[in-house]
Amino acid sequence: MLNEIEIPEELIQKLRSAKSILFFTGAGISAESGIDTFRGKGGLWNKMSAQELASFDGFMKNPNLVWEWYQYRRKIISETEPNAGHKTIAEFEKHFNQVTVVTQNVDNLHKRAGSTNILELHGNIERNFCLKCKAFYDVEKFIDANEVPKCEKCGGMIRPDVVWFGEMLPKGIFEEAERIAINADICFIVGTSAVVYPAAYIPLSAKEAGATLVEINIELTNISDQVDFSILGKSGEVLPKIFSFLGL
Ligand code: BJW
Ligand code: ZN
Repeated sequence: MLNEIEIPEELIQKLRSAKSILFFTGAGISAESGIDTFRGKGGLWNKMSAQELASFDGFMKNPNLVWEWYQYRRKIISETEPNAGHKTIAEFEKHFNQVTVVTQNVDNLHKRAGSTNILELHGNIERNFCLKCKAFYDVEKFIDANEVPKCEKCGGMIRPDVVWFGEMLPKGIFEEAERIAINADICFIVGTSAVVYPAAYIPLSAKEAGATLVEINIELTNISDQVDFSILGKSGEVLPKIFSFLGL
């Protein structure tokens, strides 16, 4: 049949003996849940300015605009559900010793799907923090705020707990992800353009340490020529198919 997704038998064999599996994920895994990706067709950065909306300078220049954009995205995300891709990754955790999700996504859908071992490289849109005293606030606290709220403790400006361009990743998270990567037997690279650093070093570190790299994406990316298996298709279709071939 045309467009039939082919899963290499060699990959299934490797998976059967794998002890440590790493899923490195990006916006594409949530696309089938109805959340826009950043780049490529329909990507957010085609219609919005990354510099204005996803940088600290942009926030300081126009805090209410940036706040409004995040409140809008929060609403969309809260109305979505994890898809078959997220759910299959959570299922892997039940059958393999060590499964870690290293995600660039901020949408919390891996957790909602049931994964428990998750490293969030770019933060989580469901949290805010105070610029001044660093106090954290759950998204619910300021859910109805149309403008940047003030911290209850010190009056400082509240911002989303996500990593913007030019900002460091949350302390220790990248190092922990690197440690997982160099111990991984198999690293799946799912739904990411792999152009944003330092995140994109994670699968490269895994490869350097000997892991088998498996890319799942609807198109070829920056990293495609470095992977062992490139499976073209939607992650919500490819991942369940791989899992079913394992016959667990
Ligand atoms: C499907 C699918 C389906 C669709 N199934 N697939 C020059 C060279 C190198 C680096 C730099 C440089 N200039 C600046 C930098 C550094 C910069 C960077 O990497 N920039 C590059 C873009 C050039 N990085 C940073 O600034 C980082 N910090 C840093 O470096 O700190 C050190 C430092 C500090 C101070 C001074 C100097 C250095 C921070 C990066 C933060 C990224 N933040 C964002 C926003 C998060 C908050 C929010 O959501 O609003 O993170 S940007 C955005 O990109 C988001 C994502 O996590 C990230 C990655 O995107 P992702 O997930 O790959 O999505 P897409 O859209 O790119 O790809 C989707 C893919 O899915 C596509 O391939 C589709 O085909 C596929 N797909 N449907 C499977 N159904
Ligand atoms: Zn404060």
